[in-house]
Amino acid sequence: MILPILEFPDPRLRTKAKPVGEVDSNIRKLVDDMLETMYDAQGIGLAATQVDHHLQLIVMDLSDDKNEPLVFINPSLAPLCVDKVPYDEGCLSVPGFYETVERPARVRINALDREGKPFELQAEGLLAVCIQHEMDHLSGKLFVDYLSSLKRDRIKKKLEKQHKLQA
Ligand code: QAP
Ligand code: CO
Repeated sequence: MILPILEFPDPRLRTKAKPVGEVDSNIRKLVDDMLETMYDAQGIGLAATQVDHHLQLIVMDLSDDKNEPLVFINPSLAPLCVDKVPYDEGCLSVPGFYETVERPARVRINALDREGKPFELQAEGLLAVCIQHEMDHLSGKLFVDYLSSLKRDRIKKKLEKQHKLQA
């Protein structure tokens, strides 16, 4: 089932996600719906916050053939270096806008998989950028928060105008 994606500046995107209690069939259904929603929208990552479910749950797929789904439940993250790298980021909740954001180049992630089994991963490159971007969503943060208020306000006004035209 494809879920509606919240768009900036929807205040629900500012909600802090709660940890998943048990990885049961309801959670697995949400994971599957999020993957379907992400693939349908041509995204590489989606956090539960973006589909108005306020649980610590992220899906991603960075593969060319879109056949390598990644699931992160209750993820925690530690930077592995102080150097930051710039990357041109976008977001399914900020459609049509891409801006450069700097983040730690290497991170370690601990999370549960789709079966509720713990795993650890060290990431760099796009994987590191994407997981940090998605984990920000779980704490109510968006990539536009790293931009100047001038840039953020311009994006906000353009999206609000589009939302009015759509309504
Ligand atoms: C986060 O973003 C990300 O504006 C995932 O019109 C993006 O999947 C992390 C998308 C880039 C690191 C680098 C955006 C699709 C998808 C749009 C996405 C759009 C259509 C964004
Ligand atoms: Co995003």
